Amino acid sequence: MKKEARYLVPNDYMADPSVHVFNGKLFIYPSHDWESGIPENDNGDHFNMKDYHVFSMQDADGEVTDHGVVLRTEDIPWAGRQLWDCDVAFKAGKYYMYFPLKDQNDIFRIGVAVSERPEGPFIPLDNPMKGSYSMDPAVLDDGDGNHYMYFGGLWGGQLQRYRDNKALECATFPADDEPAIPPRVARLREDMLEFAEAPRAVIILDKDGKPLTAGNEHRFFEASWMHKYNGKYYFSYSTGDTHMICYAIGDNPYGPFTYQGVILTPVVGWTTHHSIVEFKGKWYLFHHDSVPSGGRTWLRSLKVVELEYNPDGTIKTIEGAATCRSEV
Ligand code: FUB
Repeated sequence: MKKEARYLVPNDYMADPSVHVFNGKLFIYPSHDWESGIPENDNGDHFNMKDYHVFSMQDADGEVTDHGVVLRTEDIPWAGRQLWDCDVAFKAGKYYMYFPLKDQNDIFRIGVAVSERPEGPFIPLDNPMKGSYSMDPAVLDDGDGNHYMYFGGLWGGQLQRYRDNKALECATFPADDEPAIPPRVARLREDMLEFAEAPRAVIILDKDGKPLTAGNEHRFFEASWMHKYNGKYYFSYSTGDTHMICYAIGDNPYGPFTYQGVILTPVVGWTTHHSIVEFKGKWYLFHHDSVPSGGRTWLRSLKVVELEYNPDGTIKTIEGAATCRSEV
C-alpha cells in the first residue's frame, strides 16, 4: 500500500478503531459518530453514540465490507447513554465485545456482548462487568490462554473519580509534579465475562525510572492499546489534551512500561485514537481524524497507514493529517 494514510469509510463517520485479525481477515470495531446536536463540552457529551458497526478487509489496501449494525444501546438492558470505544477478543469459538457505556446513573461501566462470528451481531449480557469503571477497554490476547483488559480515560472518561478501584467522594487530579493518573489493567476470567483480579495501575516511567507526572505532555489520557513486537509489550495511548499517540515498552503485560516516544503527531480534531496490528507481514496504524467533516471533532473518519519500526524496536513517528489544528 502507499505510505499515505487512506480513509476507510468515506460515506459515514466512524472513530476509535480497534482492529484484529480473525479468520485471516482484518476486522475493524469502531465507534459510530453521528450529528446528535449536543453542544461540545469537556465531558464529551457531544460524543453521544448509540450503535456499533463492524467492518472487514481481506487486504489493508483492499475493499472495506460493512457488516452493518451489530449492537445498539436500546438492546442493552442497563444502558444509559454514550457507546464509546469498544474492543473485541476471541476465545474458544466465541467473540467477546467489550464496550463502555454510561449506566442509568450516568456512570461509565464496561459491558460484554457475545457472538459466534467476528462480524456479529453481538448479544449483550444483562449487567456490566463487576468492578468495571471508566472507559476505552482494549484487550490483549497474550497467546498463552490469558487475556488482559487495559482501560481508563480522564475528563469525560471519569477515571479521575477513582483511586485504588474505589469511587471518590469528589474527583481529584494530581498536581503537575505528582505522578499522573494511570490507566488500569486486569486479567480476564477464563470465561471472558468478568475480571479475574482487581484492576492494577499501569505505570509509565520516564528514562530515569520515575513515573510520568500529571504535568508531562506525554502522560496517559485515554485510548489504551497493547501489542507485542519481538517479545516486548508495547503500551500505546492518547495524551488527550496534548493530542498525541505515544507509547511505552515493558517486559510483561502488567508493566511497568518505559516511555519511548510519539507514534502519531496531532491530527485534525480534538481526539486521537488508534490501534496497531500486524497483517500479512506488515504493521498498520488504524486511527481517525476530523478532516472530512471540516474539523467537527465529534464527526471523525477512519484511516489506516503503514507503521514502521527502527532496527532497535522503536517506532517511526507518523505525521498526523497535513492540515494544522490551528487551521481548522
Ligand atoms: O469516541 C469517544 C471517545 O473519544 C473515546 O472513547 C475516546 O478515546 C475518544 O476518542
